[in-house]
Amino acid sequence: MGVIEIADSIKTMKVRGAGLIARSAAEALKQQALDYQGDDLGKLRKLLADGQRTLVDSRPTAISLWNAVQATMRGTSGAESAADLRDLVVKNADSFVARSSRAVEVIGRIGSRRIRDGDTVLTHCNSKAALGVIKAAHADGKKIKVYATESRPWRQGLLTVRDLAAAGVPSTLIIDSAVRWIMKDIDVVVVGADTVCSNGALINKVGTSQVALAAREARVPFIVCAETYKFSPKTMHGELVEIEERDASEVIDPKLLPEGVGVRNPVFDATPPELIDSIVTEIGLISPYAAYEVIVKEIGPDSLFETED
Ligand code: RUB
Repeated sequence: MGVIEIADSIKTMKVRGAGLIARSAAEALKQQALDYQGDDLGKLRKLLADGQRTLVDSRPTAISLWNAVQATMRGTSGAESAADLRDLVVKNADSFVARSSRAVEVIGRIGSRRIRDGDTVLTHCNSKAALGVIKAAHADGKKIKVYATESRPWRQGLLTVRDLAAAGVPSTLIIDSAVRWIMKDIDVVVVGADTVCSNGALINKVGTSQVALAAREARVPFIVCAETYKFSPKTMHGELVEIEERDASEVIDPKLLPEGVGVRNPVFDATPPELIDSIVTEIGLISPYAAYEVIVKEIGPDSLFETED
């Protein structure tokens, strides 16, 4: 698929989840480079610049999308011909996609060690990284049970229980507002990430911060699974993460509402670092307070000067 189709699929949530969004963006830029068969370097640069903008604008919250685009374009300013540029974009995109898929596997292995035999796990929304951890614990032979939140309004919880059922992991679906009630039965909470800020705050599916509050109240560990490209260099510049608000019709048919009643549909929220026990990344399990160092070491100090657009 090309840039326009991928951007549209991201916008309409046919492609969703921060990791998949990132991999799809890298693939879209690769396809755009391959589709241009000419030898005009300037023209290919312009096509790719437009493509990057279209992709980055498709969903505003997950930094994985921006980091994927940056990784795919890394070093391309030095390309001396359209062929060089094309080769570099293809190489960068392939290596980003491979690294991203490997990261999910490694996170699964590391995170699964934090789940004990007999544990009951709670997860929110639908995160490939979090499910990787849960499925790895199950594959290790641990007898675990999972509660999955419905995650209104899109009900990504259904995807989660389907995935768990296919893997043979016993799971139970609950409505979002049952989280505090069920917490007495939970041993560990495992969630994914759209963005990890330089101060260690987590941006993830709306409701995550309520889950974290309920977990803290019940002294249940709250573990975040995040590939390092979900850490945000932009937040080091003091930028706030934009929380996407989607159309009210995703929440309720507007025809059902009395005149003058509003509806808001924020789809992510921020969980402060003090509610997070640890973040599982592909470079190891870290404290949320180590987020700054992860950004400098893994995404690179250069990115700090490339965040102007
Ligand atoms: C998905 C969501 C997921 C993260 C991480 O929100 O909040 O927890 O994106 O997912 P949406 P993954 O459905 O609105 O995209 O671990 O798969 O990257």
